[in-house]
Amino acid sequence: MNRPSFPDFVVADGDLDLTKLLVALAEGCKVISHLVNNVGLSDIIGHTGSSNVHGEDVQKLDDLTNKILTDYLTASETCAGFVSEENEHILTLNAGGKFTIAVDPLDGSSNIDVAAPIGTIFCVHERLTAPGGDVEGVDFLQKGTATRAAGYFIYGSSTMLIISTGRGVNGFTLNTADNEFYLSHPNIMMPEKGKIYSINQGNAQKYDDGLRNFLNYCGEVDKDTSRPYSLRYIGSMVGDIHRNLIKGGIFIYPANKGETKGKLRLLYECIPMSFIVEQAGGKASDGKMRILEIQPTDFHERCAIFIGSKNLMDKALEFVNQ
Ligand code: P6P
Repeated sequence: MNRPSFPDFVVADGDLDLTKLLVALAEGCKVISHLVNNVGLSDIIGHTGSSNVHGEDVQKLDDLTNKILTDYLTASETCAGFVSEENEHILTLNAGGKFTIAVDPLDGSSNIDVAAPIGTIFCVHERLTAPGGDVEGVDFLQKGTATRAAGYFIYGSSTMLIISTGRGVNGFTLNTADNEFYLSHPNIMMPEKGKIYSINQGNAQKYDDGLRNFLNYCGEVDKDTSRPYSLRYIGSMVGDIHRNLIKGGIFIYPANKGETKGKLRLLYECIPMSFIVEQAGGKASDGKMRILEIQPTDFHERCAIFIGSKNLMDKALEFVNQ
């Protein structure tokens, strides 16, 4: 294959400890990719019968992918701490490690049994406490502007790794012939003008008037602005945002009327996806402020999110802040 492999490419980034962590993460997600692609032939489809810290049904694959990630990241010896949608509390993996990671092990897992795209979302920070002891809350409750690396693995028509370490966004595709990730999408830039909007329109009655006015705007006929835009929503944040990253568009999961928080989690969904989109030239906001500027106060806190191409973001925020 005459393309750089992921390990070759990320070693060039310079930080050997970070490279070890990211390579270990990629190895674990290769195992997850194989499990997802064969889920219908195994007994790991369906629910565990338990619910997570958010009261949501836990799929068997949610539990298994979480375990795979902790095993591989522990083996990296550089990942000190782990916080996950599937764990109520933070975990210390390697007390001597430099980094902490926040993960959604299998975002969109309700799509597992319908073969729709799902993904693993990750966000890496440097720990603030001295290596040697257990990690503490402060090691995880850091703003997105301090992110060292973030991205996602998408298990779709192909398995891809989309990653940024703060110097642009690169995409790697898993070659099924040799089970290696190779650079397939160098320096991804999100189209400035998008024509796709992604939102659960079924909840429209619960939205504030400003957002409803934006949705009406998207549906109006206007040749100069290529409207009506297309509504694309598959109920998988990774799938919806990845499509919009490549084709242009906006994804919105708002707070309902009278509420301030949405459904999606700040640490391991909104911050990493916002880091990627901003590095690719897009924008991400909770409706009032940059997602990456929000100071997290709880490991599992939620936030509203508007994320996407500049033209749609500017127009959406204009409507919602009228
Ligand atoms: P709704 C999947 O459960 C998820 O966390 C995201 O991946 C997705 O964007 C969202 O929830 C879908 O939520 O309420 O529209 O079904």
